[in-house]
Amino acid sequence: MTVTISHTAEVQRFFEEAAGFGNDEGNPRLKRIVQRVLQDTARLIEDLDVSEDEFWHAVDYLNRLGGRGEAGLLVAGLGIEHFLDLLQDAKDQQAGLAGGTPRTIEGPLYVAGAPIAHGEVRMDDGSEDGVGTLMHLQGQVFDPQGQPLAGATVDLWHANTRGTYSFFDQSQSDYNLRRRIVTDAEGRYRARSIVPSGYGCDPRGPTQECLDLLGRHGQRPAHVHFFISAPGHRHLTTQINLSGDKYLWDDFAYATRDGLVGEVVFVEGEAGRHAELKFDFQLQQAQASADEQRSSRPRALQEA
Ligand code: MBD
Ligand code: FE
Repeated sequence: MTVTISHTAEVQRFFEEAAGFGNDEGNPRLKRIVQRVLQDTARLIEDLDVSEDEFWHAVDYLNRLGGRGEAGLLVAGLGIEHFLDLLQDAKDQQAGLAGGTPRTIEGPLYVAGAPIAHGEVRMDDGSEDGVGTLMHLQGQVFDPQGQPLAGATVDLWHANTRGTYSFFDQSQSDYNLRRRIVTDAEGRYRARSIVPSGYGCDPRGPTQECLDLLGRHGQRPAHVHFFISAPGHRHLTTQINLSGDKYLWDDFAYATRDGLVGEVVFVEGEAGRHAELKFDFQLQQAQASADEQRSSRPRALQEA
């Protein structure tokens, strides 16, 4: 015999009270969302017959997840961040907005305020000389008509040979493998860097703990992240995921998409082996000035 009470007017009124519906203070939008979370949680507890042990383990899990700063990692790993891309794609299609380089998730490891260069820059600090493979990464940014966009900002970041990111990996120098490059008169950007390795979740962290219970790995293919922006154009958040990686189409964060695979070419030169990666981007027109900016998602070292 199953007992359910979450649908009753009494319980619904109780959660409306808990969500602040009975007062005129606070934030109405947040109240609406909290009321829904409470009501849906109650329903889930009933429908799946969640035990008290299961419930309190989940509460403890959230404490540990936040304590380790992994909430953004978990939402990527559970595919919610990718879902937001799918939803935006569907809204764009509905609105008749099409064309340009596909978007894909930002992930939790951006740091604002990277050094700015014009045309070209070296991204690595030399600490992995002799360990990493030299990589020449370059391409052009185009407008919707296929004309090169001069003065676009290419804000890019990637992992080192161990798959870790500066700032979050405190053993790396500040802004290692993070730069902003302003495109030249031909819309071109050029970076000298090192071939990144794929990221793996901390095997002892709460995200991997959840993934283990789902029977899943926590690995990403090697990739390079991009924010691309230019006046009058729609901000683009995307990534290049590198060809030949074992996890290219088995990404725990579901970021690899058609049109976002970068073909890495390894070249044997006189100075040894290096990699070449060419990737062009095309932006959409901005419909409103807010479209030119990235989301206001809280990020490390957020600029004022
Ligand atoms: C990453 O490097 C990343 O890009 C994502 C999406 C999640 C975790 C680590
Ligand atoms: Fe990443």
